[in-house]
Order: sequence, then structure tokens, then C-alpha cells
Amino acid sequence: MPKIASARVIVTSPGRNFVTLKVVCDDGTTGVGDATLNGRELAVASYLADHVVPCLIGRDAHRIEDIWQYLYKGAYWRRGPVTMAAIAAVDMALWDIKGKVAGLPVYQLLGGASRAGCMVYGHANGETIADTIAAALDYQGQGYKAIRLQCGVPGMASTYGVSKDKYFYEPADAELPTENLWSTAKYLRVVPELFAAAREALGWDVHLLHDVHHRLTPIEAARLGKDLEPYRPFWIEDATPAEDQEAFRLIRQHTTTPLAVGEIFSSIWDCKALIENRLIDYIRATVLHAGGITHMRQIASLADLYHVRTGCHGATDLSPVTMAAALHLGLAIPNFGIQEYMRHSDDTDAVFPHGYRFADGMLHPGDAPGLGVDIDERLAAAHPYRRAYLPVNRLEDGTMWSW
Ligand code: GCO
Ligand code: MG
Repeated sequence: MPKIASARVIVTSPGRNFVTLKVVCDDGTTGVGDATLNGRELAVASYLADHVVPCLIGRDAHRIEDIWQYLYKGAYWRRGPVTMAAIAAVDMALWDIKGKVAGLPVYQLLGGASRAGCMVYGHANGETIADTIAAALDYQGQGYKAIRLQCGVPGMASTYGVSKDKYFYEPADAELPTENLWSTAKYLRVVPELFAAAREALGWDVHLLHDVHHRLTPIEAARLGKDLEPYRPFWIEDATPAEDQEAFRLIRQHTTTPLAVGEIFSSIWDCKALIENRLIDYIRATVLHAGGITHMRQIASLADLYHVRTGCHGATDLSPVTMAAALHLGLAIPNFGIQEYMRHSDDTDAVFPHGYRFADGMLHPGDAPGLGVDIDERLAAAHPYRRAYLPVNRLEDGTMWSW
């Protein structure tokens, strides 16, 4: 049995910050895990290096479940994004090692492929509705079967989800948080217009998605869901901040527009009531922020009982290691729904060589043993950490709001 001989934490910034754990076994087998927590990266790096790595040395790398329970129950302080991202990194690395030792891609260890590939959604955005539609047509031309639409809100200087670059969106853009302004009334006017124009231009054979990014009250979210119904969105995401889970009951009572939530959830306990009460349709928790493949598989199994499918978070702040892990899990589970795919920069792709490939609107994790992704530590060292924050958001009168 391979024993864990050492583990190191690698912080690198090839265009944006990533925290990666590399576990090395006594037989030379290595595994990688992603521990990136956007804007709070060094907290997880310290949690791992100072508090987790010393407990790993000498352990049997094959005992994935036992090590998960050891780190979760053994810390006494449970859950939370820092703890769960750290546990996730260890978990991903151990699945990677098990796959390499077995000579199998991780999806084979999880039960084998349930589908040809994982349907992904691309990100079309623009300052105006016309720009956004042009970007969406571009994605449709590349074979995407699902596209997220975000456009600028007239009268607002900046809007969540609207990038300066055609293909790359990076919200963590400053050494101290940028201040954005927000008007719900203006926003609620433009989104239905965007969807009407999109159906005109793109037709009905493509899934359309939208991220509200936690900005509405429950009754406002209900209004948006109703207004979008004629355009049959695949989902609206994070319609309202989800620590108030009962809010989703109110939205649900008013609209048949499918609801997705959970990219900031860190454990099954954040998902449980929403799933069991059938208040959502897609769960967006990820292998990175919700405790790794081991825990995310448990969330997916619970969701499957209630016809809830996965729609895992996949923004640029989740490294190619997370993307690979998510694709192995997504390929294997019965209730995969869709996977977010925000492409990484060339510099990031170079630091994390990977085997997953896009074709026909789907990503496939590839058939290399393990996760099929690695970190080039020499290249990583050429991109030192740079402090970067997500923006904050205020109403027009200065009141702090959710970003
Ligand atoms: C998404 C997300 C991201 C987040 C980012 C924060 O749906 O992809 O909302 O854009 O804002 O991941 O770190
Ligand atoms: Mg989101």
C-alpha cells in the first residue's frame, strides 16, 4: 500500500491565484488536489501546510474515506469554506493516486461512464443585448448546447458577469475590492429583454442559463422567474442569498423556472433542506468547495432521490484540477445535469497540463490513470501570488448589498 511520504502546498498566479496540494507517496506516486478559495487563498494554504500536512505523513494513501473522516471529525471545528476546501484538496489528490496505482481513470473507480461526456455551458456576455447575442451565436457555432447569458444593465457602470475580454472573465481584479453599484429595478427590466432577443436569434434548440448572483429578494426572484418563463430558461442561478433557505419556497410557489443554487455551499448540510423539500432543481456545489469527490458524491446521491441534478460550479477560480475531478464524477453519477465551463487562460492551462477535451458541447475527462491533470511546478514558480479580491456591491444610495 502506498504510504504518504510528503505533501506540499503550491501557490501560483498564472493570471489568477491558485492553491494546489501535491501529495507524494513512498513508492513515488503523486496526486494533486485544488484548494483555491477566491480572495482568501492564503488561509487555505496555511490550513493545509500548518495543520493538515503533518497529520498525513505515514498514512495509507488508499484509505480515502478514513482520511476524509479523520480530517472532518478530527478537526473538531467542522464545515466552512476554508476547512472543506482543504479536505477537498487531500481527497482529490488521494483519488488521483488511487487511479494511478490501479491504472484507471478516476471515473472508472466511481462506477464507470454513465454517458458519452459532460454537457457544459459556455459564457456569453456583453455590455449590450446585441453584444451578448453576438457572443452567444459564437458559442452556438462552436457546438455549445448550453449558454449562459449576462449583459450590462443600462445606467449601471459595471455588472456582474460582463467581461472586458470576449472569452475570459475574471472578477477578482484588484488588490483591494472594487466597488460596484446595483439597481434591482433596472436589472429586472433588462433580463427578460435579453432572453426574448436570445430566443429570436438562437432559436429553441439551445439551453439558456442566467446567474442572478445573489442579488434579489425572494419576491423579486419570483417576478424574474415568471417573466422568463416564456423563454424556457434551463435555470436561474443564485436568485437570492441561500443562507435563507426558506426563501426558495416562496420563489417556487410563483414560478416553474428551474432553480439552481449552491456554488458557495461547503457541505451536504447546506444542501439537505433545499433538496429534501424539493425547492431546487440543480445543485451547484463543487468537489473543491464541498469536500472533494468523496463528499460531492454523497451530495449527488442525496439529490438523486429527489430528482435534483448536478450543475457544478466551474468558474476560472476553480483550477483545472477541480475541472478534471468534476468531470470524472459527472461522467459517472446517474444524476449529472450540466457542468459550468469558463475557460482558463493559456498561462493557467500551461501550469496545469490536463487531458480533458471539449467536443460536441461536452467535456470528457480523458482516459489517463488518475485525474489526468498535473501541476508544472517550475512554471508555477514563475507566477508568484498576487493579492486579488472580488468586488463589493452597493445600492445606488450607498447601502452595502450582496455582490
Ligand atoms: C459562477 C460564479 C462565479 C463566481 C466566482 C467567485 O456562476 O461562475 O458565480 O462567477 O462569482 O466563482 O469566486
Ligand atoms: Mg454563479
